[in-house]
This record gives sequence, structure tokens and C-alpha cells, in this order.
Amino acid sequence: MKKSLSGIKPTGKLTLGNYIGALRNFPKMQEEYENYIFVADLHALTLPIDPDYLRNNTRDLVALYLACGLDPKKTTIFLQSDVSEHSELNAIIQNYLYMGELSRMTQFKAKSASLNQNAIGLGLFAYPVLMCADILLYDADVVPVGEDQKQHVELCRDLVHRFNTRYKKEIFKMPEPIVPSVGARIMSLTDPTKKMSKSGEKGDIYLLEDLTSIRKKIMRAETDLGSDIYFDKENKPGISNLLTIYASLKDISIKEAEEHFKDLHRYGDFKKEVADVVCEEIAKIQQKYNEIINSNLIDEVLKEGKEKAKSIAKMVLTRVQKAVGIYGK
Ligand code: ATP
Ligand code: LTN
Repeated sequence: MKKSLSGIKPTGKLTLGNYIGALRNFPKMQEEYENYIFVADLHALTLPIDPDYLRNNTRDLVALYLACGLDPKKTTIFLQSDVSEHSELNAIIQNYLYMGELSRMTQFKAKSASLNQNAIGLGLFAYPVLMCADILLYDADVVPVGEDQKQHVELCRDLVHRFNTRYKKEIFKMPEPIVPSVGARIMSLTDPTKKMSKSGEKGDIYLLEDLTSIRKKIMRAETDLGSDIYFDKENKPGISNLLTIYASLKDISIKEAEEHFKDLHRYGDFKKEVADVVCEEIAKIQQKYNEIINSNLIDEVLKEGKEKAKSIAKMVLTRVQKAVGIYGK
């Protein structure tokens, strides 16, 4: 069976963007792939974060994984920090990635731009190295992610090629990013030229947000002066973003969504329909989240996930250690 692996950083409250671009696609993978989903808690340390906030977000994220339909019988759910092999592999593969290529990563450039240039953490710079270790440790064939993470998976592909060529053997499996054809980059509702992000504010919809507030945000979403509803990212970014949200949640194409709204000429009616679909989906997630968040299920799932993940990770790490010449392996 082919393997799929992905993860999310517990750096804040998950948004509708995280859901549409990534989370929503994770349970789909468990039907066809051996599925590994983890909490990237070590990655959450790449920018300053309050310890209690990180702890709570970690628990929340596991609850949301389960609430969105991940089944622990079909998916191995675990914490990155629970499997020390991630850090061990990181220490090896960092020698096969170049500072030049890391400094060209869009996410690094965006996240470091607002920092004091003399105090950019090494972990933020080396973020994609650890991400490569995450992917390679499980021999992942596919990696479902949103648009912004595609570049990191491409870097991982370069590393695999470089490493396997050097040791003249298929030590690492070549991973493939899977980016949704609709909804890989959901934009802010107040500024549809900016990505909806956990670290953003008013224009972002959170999975655990009150439904009345979500509805209000959608009804107030930034749009243009026209009244026709069609997809035009350049001239109608707000309408295009709402159409994308609608199409993703309905599992239809943008064309089908345009067709559905073609006789509607009032943005208010359009937004109401989008809000209905979003609220219906989020209400289901919140109901399940509330059932799970205070139960023992979270710790049970993580314990079992840790064992399963560790047994695979150990095997792959040993294979790599052998290949590079670590004594006794
Ligand atoms: P931060 O603001 O802290 O950088 P983020 O919201 O970008 O966080 P990540 O943890 O970097 O979230 O991303 C988790 C997953 O969600 C990734 O696969 C990412 O590509 C996807 N994702 C994040 N934001 C969006 C978005 N606006 N639209 C679609 N997918 C997204
Ligand atoms: N960088 C990802 C989180 C992440 C990840 C991974 C995703 C860390 N390691 C491995 C897929 C595969 C993000 O969500 N920002």
C-alpha cells in the first residue's frame, strides 16, 4: 500500500484555510493510503510561542484531526516530538541541503522579513530540513499540503535525488506533493490579496469560532462594486475567494459553482449561501470536537500513534545510518 504523510504546526487556532487546503484532505487519504498524520510541535518552536499556548494548541489540533474524520484505526496520529528519530534524521540530512537553497524558500523570506535581521533563529532557517526528515522517515509516496508548502516538498525531492545519487542506491523514497486543485490558497476575507493565516486577524475564519461571528465575517467580506458572480482572481479577488470556498466545501469545480450562481445578481444572497455552507460544515466539526476535547481519547490515540510511528521511523533511520557509514548499524 502506498503511504501518505502530512502534518500541521500547532502555532495557533486553525483557520478555514488550513481546513480547505490541508486538513479536509487528510481523512480522504486514509481510505487509499497507509496514512500518517502528525502534529509538527517542534516546528512550532521556530518562532517564539508561549509554552501553555503550545500545549493547548497541540491537544486542540489532535482533537480537530479526530473531529474532521481521521480514524485512529486507519491513520497513525502522533506528535513529532514523540518520535526522536525526526531529530536524528534531521542531524544527518542537514549536511545534504545547501544554505543557498534554504535562503530561497518563500516561507523563510516571508517569516524572517519582519524580524530583527540579527536575530533570525537558526530553526526558522532550517525549517525545511526537519520537514524533509518528517517526510522521508516514513517513506511517504505522497504529501497532501496547501500551496505554500509545495516548495518545501519540492526541496525534499531535490534532496532525495542528491542523496540517492551520492550513495548509488534508493535510500530515500521520492515523495510527491498533493495540492488540491481548488482551495490550495484561501485568502483573507478582509484583504483577498493576502493568505488566510493562523497569525492573521479579522479576515480569517477559525474552525472553533462562534458560528454567528463566522456568518458576520462572510456577510462583510470584501468584494468589488459589480453584482455578477464569476471567477476572476485579478479583478474580483473577493468574489473569487468566496466561490473557491463554496466549491471546495461542496466538492465541485469552480465552473460548477459559477453555473450554480449564474442567475444570482446580488452579492448579499451569494454571501448568505456561502455562509450557510461554511457554518454547516464547521458546526459538524465543532460538535465532534466538543465530544472529544475533554476525553481520554486524545492521549490514548497519541500513545498508540507514537508506538506505531516509532517502529517505522527506526527502520528507516537505521537504513540511512548504514548507508552513510555510522559504525555498528
Ligand atoms: P502560520 O500563519 O503560523 O504560518 P498557517 O495558517 O500558514 O500558519 P501552517 O501550519 O503553515 O498554517 O499550514 C498548515 C497547512 O495548511 C499547510 O498544508 C498549508 O499549506 C495549509 N494552509 C495554510 N493556510 C492556508 C490557506 N490560506 N489556504 C489553503 N491552505 C492553507
Ligand atoms: N510545514 C508544514 C507542517 C509540516 C509538514 C511536514 C507538512 C511539518 N512537517 C511534513 C507535510 C509534511 C506546515 O504546515 N506549515
